[in-house]
Amino acid sequence: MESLRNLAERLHDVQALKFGSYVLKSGVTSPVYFDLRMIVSHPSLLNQVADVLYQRAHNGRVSFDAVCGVPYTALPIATIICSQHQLPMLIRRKEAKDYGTKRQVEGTITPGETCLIIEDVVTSGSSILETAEVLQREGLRVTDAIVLVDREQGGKERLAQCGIQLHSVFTLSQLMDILRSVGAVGSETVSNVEQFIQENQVWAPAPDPIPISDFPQRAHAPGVHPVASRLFDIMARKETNLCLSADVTDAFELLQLAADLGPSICMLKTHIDILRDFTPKVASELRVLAEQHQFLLFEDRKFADIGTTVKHQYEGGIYRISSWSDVVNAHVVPGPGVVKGLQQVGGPLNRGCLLIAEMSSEGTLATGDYTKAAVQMAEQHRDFVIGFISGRRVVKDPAMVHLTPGVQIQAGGDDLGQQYQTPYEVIVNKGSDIIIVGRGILSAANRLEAAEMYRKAGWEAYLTAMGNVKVEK
Ligand code: S5P
Repeated sequence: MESLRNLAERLHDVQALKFGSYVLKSGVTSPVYFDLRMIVSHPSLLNQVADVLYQRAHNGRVSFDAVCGVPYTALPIATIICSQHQLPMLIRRKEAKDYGTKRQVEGTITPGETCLIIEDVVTSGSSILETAEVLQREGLRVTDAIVLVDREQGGKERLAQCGIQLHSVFTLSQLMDILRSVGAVGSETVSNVEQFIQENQVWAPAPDPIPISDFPQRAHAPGVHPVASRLFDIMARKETNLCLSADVTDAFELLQLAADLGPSICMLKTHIDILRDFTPKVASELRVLAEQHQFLLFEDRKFADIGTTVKHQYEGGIYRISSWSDVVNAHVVPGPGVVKGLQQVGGPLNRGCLLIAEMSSEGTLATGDYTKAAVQMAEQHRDFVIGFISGRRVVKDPAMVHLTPGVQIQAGGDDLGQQYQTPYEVIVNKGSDIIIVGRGILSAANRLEAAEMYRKAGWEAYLTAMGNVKVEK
């Protein structure tokens, strides 16, 4: 206890934890902020942190074969632990790009062995989960994680649901008690932090697990649209819930992608207007490839105008989208007229439409009541709307398809506000059906290998989701 008190005081002294008003990445204002990166400038403190983390594992009787620190803060800590106790270490790469050419985990991997994860601070548990997923994909077992501070916002429960036991040196409340007892903080700060913890539970176990049935059953769900039925059937037969976002600007490259990656996907999403050399022949060749490899074509046109205008945009112009695309999507901002207009063109051709209920981009306005309005609009047009573009499952109805964009093997984003979630997060935790992946595949050195990797990650997540929740008969 004495050594923990001393550690808490030292962390406070070097400002590795600060009190005040801090806007977190999520936009939430927190009365406490941790910056443990800077302890690398204080070698004896760094050693002390490594020591208590190791002791925590030891006292918790955790058994493991190797240690991996969540990058970057926990990397030097894990290094010290491994060096002092002669333990093999693994390093997880954080960079998402070019993963095709780089290994995700450095070090000697022995499948079946158990790897202990080390982390500095846990809020939602996402970083630990991401690291665990990468290790698990390499065949390693992850059963425990050791953390210096558990912010008590739900991360521990979420990790437990995923089979990982979290052991913390301090909970945030314990840390506050210690700091109050040594006079480092006043009672007002302590109660502000308490209130913050109570009001900011980032993840609570769903009281009622989302019931989902498997894809073969959903192909025959009551009221399922023929296009959705065909899609579920393809997904089940090809064991894929991967939609390739084929965002390339060259027609030959697009057709090459469709030919090469066709067997791995259930759907190919186009932005046909970014092609610099579109001709009607491109559309007809895409159709041939879609039949040959059994995937649906989805033109991501995001219609957003009054009914009469979208009718022309869907049917006419140089792209004649309705003539070749099985599925299109629409924003709900114009009101139901946009769906009615599209339906007049697509209905007789037996096409389907997805409504954009949520977006993956930072600061999106498609949230809350807007999302609810999209759901309502879908329910009123079930003979044309087959589902949603959304970050998660928004309706329980098994006939409705949920497609989630903004997916990469590692969470993160780009410099224009795109936000990525992992396949596991999207399918298992958010209950979606299909992952839409663009640059995760397109920027890989070997696109086919990357597509297969995403197909497997998506499909395994689906199987996990099926195992986790009640199956509707
Ligand atoms: O909210 C959205 C909706 C869509 S359809 N966020 C998205 O990113 N998209 C599309 O998905 C986007 O237009 C792009 O074609 C793809 C994501 O590409 P990536 O390279 O970021 O995977």
